[in-house]
Amino acid sequence: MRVRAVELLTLRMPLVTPFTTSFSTQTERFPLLVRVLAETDGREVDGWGECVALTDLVYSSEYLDSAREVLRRYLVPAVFAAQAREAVTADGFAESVRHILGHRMAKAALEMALLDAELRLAGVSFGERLGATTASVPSGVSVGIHDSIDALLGSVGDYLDQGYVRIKLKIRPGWDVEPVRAVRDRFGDIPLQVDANTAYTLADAEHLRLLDAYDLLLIEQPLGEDDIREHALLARRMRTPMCLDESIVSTDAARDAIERGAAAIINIKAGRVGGYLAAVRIHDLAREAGVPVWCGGMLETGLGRAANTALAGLPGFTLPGDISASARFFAQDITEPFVLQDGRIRIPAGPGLGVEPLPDALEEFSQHALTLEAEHPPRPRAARERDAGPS
Ligand code: SMG
Ligand code: MG
Repeated sequence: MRVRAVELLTLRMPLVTPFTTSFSTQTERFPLLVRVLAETDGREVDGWGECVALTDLVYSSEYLDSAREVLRRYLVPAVFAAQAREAVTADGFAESVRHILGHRMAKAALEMALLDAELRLAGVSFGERLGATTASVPSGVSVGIHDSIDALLGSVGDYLDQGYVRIKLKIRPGWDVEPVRAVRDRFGDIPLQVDANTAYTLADAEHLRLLDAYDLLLIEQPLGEDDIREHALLARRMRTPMCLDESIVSTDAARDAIERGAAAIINIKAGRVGGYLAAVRIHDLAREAGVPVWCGGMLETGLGRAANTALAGLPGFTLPGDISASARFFAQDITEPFVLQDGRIRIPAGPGLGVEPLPDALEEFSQHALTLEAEHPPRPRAARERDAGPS
């Protein structure tokens, strides 16, 4: 496959309701899309990727502008340079950008677009390529911090009515035990878990232990991104299974966390670990170690949502993921919307992601666009043959 051009499209999409976590309130999403114009044997396709970086430096050290700049200045040129030597493949991408340090979310977005292009050309779906063994995945929903317990109970009730099979409550100091107790009291024995997004320290261990009374599926990332050792210590002091999100940035980090007893469960986000291919490797190693995994979410549009459903279809994804219907976040998605059916979301079956951006929606939400063209298109075959001299 050859990449003729890459477009970096920044969208601006309103959220249906503000989404508050321990670190911020999001009221809109600025997805960065990567569109790869690829060709092979005279056939052309568009491959689509979505970068999960948030607009500000709150969840990770990558953010929207850094990802766009790294793609523009380093990653896309690296692909153009590499294809002067050999055909571009999604499998070879990570190696071809290994000399560019960090910036996994930016890398993941470009790799996703290359993978999509390659699979569309081959007529193979994301699910088949990644190894999904189901046609649909159970859908969990992440519920933000609310202004009051009553408002929270209203939201949770609505989500349960819609059929979501698992509720995740965002927590932070001052909004933890009380909302968990209220949700348990009102809704009983539902699958329930919490996510602190690094808001605590080991000094909070005694307080966090109070959550043990509520039979949670897991507690997600209570401590800092670098605190593998501290998570292991906290895990020993709590009955609630420890799940890591922010800390798991690579296969090495996952292995380390598992071996040190810091992660009984792992939230896998392809963007955070450098791409869907790395995400599959983490799934494999966790499965080998008997550690359940589930698919995290980053308020993706239908593009990222499609890829996430495919990933979550792998057999080690034994817990419901943060893969909700499009309508959880967006009144209008940029693809055909993902909908909840009996608490599940279908994995698209068509080639590549199996979904495409709707041109009208792209236009409506478009905020910024940049096109990068491959600099040295190969000469037509006839010219090359002439250059080679008479045979
Ligand atoms: O896409 O359903 C979703 C969001 C799930 O809570 C979610 N994501 O830490 O897991 C997490 C957060 C990160 C994004 S918060 C703005
Ligand atoms: Mg999380």
